[in-house]
Amino acid sequence: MTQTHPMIGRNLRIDSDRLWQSLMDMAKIGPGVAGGNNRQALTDDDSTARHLFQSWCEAEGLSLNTDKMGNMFARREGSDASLPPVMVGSHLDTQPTGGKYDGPLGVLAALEIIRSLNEAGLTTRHPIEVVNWTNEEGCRFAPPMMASGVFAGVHDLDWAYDRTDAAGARFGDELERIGWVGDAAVGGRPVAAFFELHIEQGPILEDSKTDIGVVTHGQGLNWIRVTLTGKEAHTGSTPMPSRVNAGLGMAQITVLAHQIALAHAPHAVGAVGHCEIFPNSTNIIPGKAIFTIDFRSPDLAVIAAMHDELRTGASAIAKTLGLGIDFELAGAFDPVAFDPACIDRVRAAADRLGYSHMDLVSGAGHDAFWMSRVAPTAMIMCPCVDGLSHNEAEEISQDWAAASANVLFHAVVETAGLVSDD
Ligand code: HGY
Ligand code: MN
Ligand code: MN
Repeated sequence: MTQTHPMIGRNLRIDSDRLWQSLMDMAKIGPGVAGGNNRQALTDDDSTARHLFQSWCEAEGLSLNTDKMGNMFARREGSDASLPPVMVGSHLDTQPTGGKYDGPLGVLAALEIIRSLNEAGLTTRHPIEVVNWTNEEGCRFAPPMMASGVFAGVHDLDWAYDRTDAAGARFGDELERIGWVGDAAVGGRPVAAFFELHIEQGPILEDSKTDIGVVTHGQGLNWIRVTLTGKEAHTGSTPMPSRVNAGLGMAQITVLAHQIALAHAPHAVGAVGHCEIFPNSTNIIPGKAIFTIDFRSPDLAVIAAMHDELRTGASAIAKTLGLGIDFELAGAFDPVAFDPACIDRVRAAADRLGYSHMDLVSGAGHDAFWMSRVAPTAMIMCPCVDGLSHNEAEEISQDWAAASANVLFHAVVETAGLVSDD
């Protein structure tokens, strides 16, 4: 007779060296120029990483299911197939100058849980699915967390397929080109719970010498893409008063965005990370500028206020400079509160394993944000060196990876339930 055994699992640990080796092997795919990674969504390197992940999953006896957004679900059956899966994962795509751990830590720690369960010969009641979400970063194809957003019913599949990158390539065409369009419908199926392990990407855990971040909430975001239209003209012979300079407008609105974020201190943040200027020639006054403001806050009202202030201030700047201006909401998600029961399991696991821990609000967005709409969801964070991320110098310690993966292990197994043959 099988039953959920309350005590087995207390001494479960992952294999730290095996997890670290997988991280290092994955980091070899899509190398950056300074020790990190450039493995952007739907590139050939993304596909190579997917094939490596698939081979590791199949070596563990997992069955791989890929959906129409390329999301990969590697499934380990439980004792009761009628139960919905406990999902655990993150993303393998990176920023153009990304680190080795932003995303892969969450996917490969989840795979390490499977490897450890297989090694221990343990069975869970619920199936477990290890997930690689397509295009979490959103740097090539905006918005971020695009494919988990389709899974959670936030975005429509066809809308997602029509997103284009800076070169005009369509998401759907690129997914087809790399051969990762799956047959499975995107979402619309029951999920018992979702857990995501991620590096903090900020300094709080390291500065406080805390092992584990118990993520209770995540801040919200608005990406406002601004297009300024001026007039190309000779930088030498055109009198200053008659210039219609889109580059000048971009510079002034960039400063405005920074000032708006500061005005909503201490929690709001804002920056312009993406900007394109045309024709981008030294001796031509820019006739066009396209740039994106990234505003974030834990408070939705503050995000809305910053958005409105930006539109008002930027329109005034454009008017003064004689520029045309167009605004597009290129990405948005509300602040999120994670599931209290899942959070408690994370906290209890950290206590049981003897790790120091603190509650955190995630500054960065994650697939867990959208998953919290369709399943009880929680996140675990580990420190990163100098709080640095979205930088090729991103670094964590092997001990931080192991500790956070052990907490993930216990939270997932407790949720999935372990059975023992009596
Ligand atoms: O932008 C974010 O917060 C995430 O890194 N995609
Ligand atoms: Mn990430
Ligand atoms: Mn990221």
